[in-house]
Amino acid sequence: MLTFYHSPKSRSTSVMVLLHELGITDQVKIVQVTIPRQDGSGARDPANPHPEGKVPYLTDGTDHVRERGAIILYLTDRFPAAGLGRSVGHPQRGEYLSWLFWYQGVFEPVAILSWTGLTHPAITASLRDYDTAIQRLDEVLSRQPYLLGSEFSAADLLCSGPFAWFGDQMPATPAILDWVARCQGREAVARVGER
Ligand SMILES: N[C@@H](CCC(=O)N[C@@H](CS)C(=O)NCC(=O)O)C(=O)O
Repeated sequence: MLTFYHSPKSRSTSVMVLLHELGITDQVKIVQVTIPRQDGSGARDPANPHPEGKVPYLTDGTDHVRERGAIILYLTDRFPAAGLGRSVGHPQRGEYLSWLFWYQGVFEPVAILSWTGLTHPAITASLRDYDTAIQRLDEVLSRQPYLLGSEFSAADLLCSGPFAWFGDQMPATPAILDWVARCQGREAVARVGER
């Protein structure tokens, strides 16, 4: 059975929302664990098998998945009926994978670096910068409501997350803010109710 290790009000909340979006909360064992928080509260939970005690973490029998993008891909491949992913052979499979990997490999690192004020020519050469990342989102969301077109997908869920959590600390364009509001207005977000 799938087991999902979750800590409320953390990065694992987006995976919890996905479980609701996919309608599979009854097919996944949800284990709530503690994590060390940046305000000094909390602590690593021995019940969490993630090698660094982080969330989200997903196990599937003897297999395991870490990193949100990978967990989201794993779940949308495994439960394709909800139409939130793009299966192998789908004409948008590449676009879907690109947004998930761009989020993990570029957007979140760039957003953290921008927030901390850290810059270095090697960072800019490989990741570009926050404004460039915002341009990538804005050029798509100015012409369509969601990253893959007219329908919400799990790529929207992942990529809109930081804007929802950090609000004004994540400067964005009107098209991006409208998209974040659309993503936040979904029933699954209200059901999880952690934001
Ligand atoms: N890159 C990972 C980051 C996971 C992560 O850092 N999660 C935080 C919660 S928001 C955590 O578990 N922190 C506890 C710790 O660092 O020990 C992902 O996107 O899944």
